[in-house]
Amino acid sequence: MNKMWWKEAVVYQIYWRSFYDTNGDGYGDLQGVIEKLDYIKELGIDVIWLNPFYESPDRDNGYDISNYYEMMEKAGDMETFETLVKEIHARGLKVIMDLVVNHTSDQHPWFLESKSSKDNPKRDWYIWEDSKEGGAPSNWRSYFTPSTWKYDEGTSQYYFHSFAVEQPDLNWKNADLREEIYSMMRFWLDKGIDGFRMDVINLLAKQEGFPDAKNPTNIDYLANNPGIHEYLQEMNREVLQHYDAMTVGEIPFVTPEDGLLYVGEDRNELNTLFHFQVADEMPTWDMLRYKEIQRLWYEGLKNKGWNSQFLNNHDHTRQVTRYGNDGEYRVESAKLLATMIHTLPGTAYIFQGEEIGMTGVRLPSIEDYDDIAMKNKYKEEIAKGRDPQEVFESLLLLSRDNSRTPMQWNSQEQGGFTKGSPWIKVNPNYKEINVEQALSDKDSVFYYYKKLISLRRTHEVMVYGDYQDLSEKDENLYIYKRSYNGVKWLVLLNHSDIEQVASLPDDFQSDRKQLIIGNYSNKRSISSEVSITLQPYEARIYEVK
Ligand code: TEU
Ligand code: CA
Repeated sequence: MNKMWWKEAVVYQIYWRSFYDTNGDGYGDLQGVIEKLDYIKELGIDVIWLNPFYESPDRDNGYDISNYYEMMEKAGDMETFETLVKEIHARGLKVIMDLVVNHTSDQHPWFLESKSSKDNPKRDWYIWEDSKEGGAPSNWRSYFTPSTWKYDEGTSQYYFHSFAVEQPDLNWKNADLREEIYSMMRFWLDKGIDGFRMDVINLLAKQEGFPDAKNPTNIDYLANNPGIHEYLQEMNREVLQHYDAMTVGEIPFVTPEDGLLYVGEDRNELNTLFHFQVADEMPTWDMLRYKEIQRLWYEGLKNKGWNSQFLNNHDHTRQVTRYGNDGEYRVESAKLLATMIHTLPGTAYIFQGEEIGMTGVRLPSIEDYDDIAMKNKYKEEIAKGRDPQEVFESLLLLSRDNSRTPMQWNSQEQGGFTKGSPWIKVNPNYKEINVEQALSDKDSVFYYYKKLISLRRTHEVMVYGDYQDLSEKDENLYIYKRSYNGVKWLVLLNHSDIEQVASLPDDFQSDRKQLIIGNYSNKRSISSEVSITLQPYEARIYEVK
């Protein structure tokens, strides 16, 4: 595979509104990111991904943009942004921004114009349809509401929205709109950013004629429609190929075969992608399914395209809570999941707070939550006559606010996140789990991440190595090899809360094997020549040359 900086990178995602508040308004801000850059640098990452900070009414936390060229006041001003980029680069790091171009806010001037009359020049920048048989144009569901269609009294037509009613979808068939988006992308790249994380980028093209779905609850009709690859190739030709930019597409509802169409190196579309097979198919840990997903993606992209590895982000519950053990084995399982993500093939992602083992949250009542996806679903279910408490509890595990609670910096009030009152409650466990604590403990999750990341600098096998699963049928153990230019790694993971015996493959039975990293400091487990007993949530990496 061609070597590329973005393949070797570890990306740190900053959900800035929950990162660090410098002016006491309860929201994190870009100045807060600047002030914490030395902390991030200390961790050793390469690239920072910033969630959207464009001007926005903030109904979906910045994913409803009303001006692509201005900053959200809460985040800071353009000067602060420019300083941030400069400070990031001064530390040898890169920065990618969220690009949200499937939809805008319903307050964007383009939409206000589009909505104003049927013959407005911007009418065609959004998707307008007549009613069908007295109702909506199709039976489709959106991500956040029961219908993708919203009736507009003023012009007696429906507009299309894949997400909230306040997020009308843009019409990518319109060439003027596309040109406007491309110049906006150039504007930010010319400011020196190093690429984009592209929000639901495989949703841009819509199905011709909006045919009713047989099963409207399976919303995959929103994605991967004819025309999408022409748009992305055009975007690449017009914009991306002129910069050394990293692009990672957020691509839900995709198999490895379709995924390759987006990231194939001969396709001239995107560098890499987030697929959601794990997030969508595994509400809780499922070892056999996880290994199968890894195998299929590895085989599907091998030598042709590049994957991304992550288990959580601002939309998905913190990994130690969802896929590890956030009680007795919080530290061990956080380190085990890190070992896995950083040694599987693909670019590795860390979501802020993951590096100190932050956990998901259970706030007392629906009033304490902010997530529009959760709140809309709550209203929808209550309207059906369901019991409010039962609905509330059913939404807790996957509420997006699990990952959105403030970063826990220290044991002071509000976890040191703000001097004011935070926009969302701090997880009550901040007194035990916080950055200050992590930095003062040499066995902390933080220092384990730091070591894993630094290994990536010196061990190409971690990035470019072939991958071979030796444990396909084991429900607790995940054991795999990576090999590259004569260097072989064996990764041993015990994803369970009891001891497990792992057998060693022939080439790792000799005592020439060297322990590269492990998450237990007391190696009380008995090792024989042919097997190793792994303690609960134990992870080890061995090397032979
Ligand atoms: O998320 C889209 C979204 O809902 C999916 O990524 C979802 O996580 C995936 O399909 C797996 O279920 C993006 C943003 O990340 C999110 O915060 C926004 O609300 C949304 O787009 C709308 O812009
Ligand atoms: Ca602030």
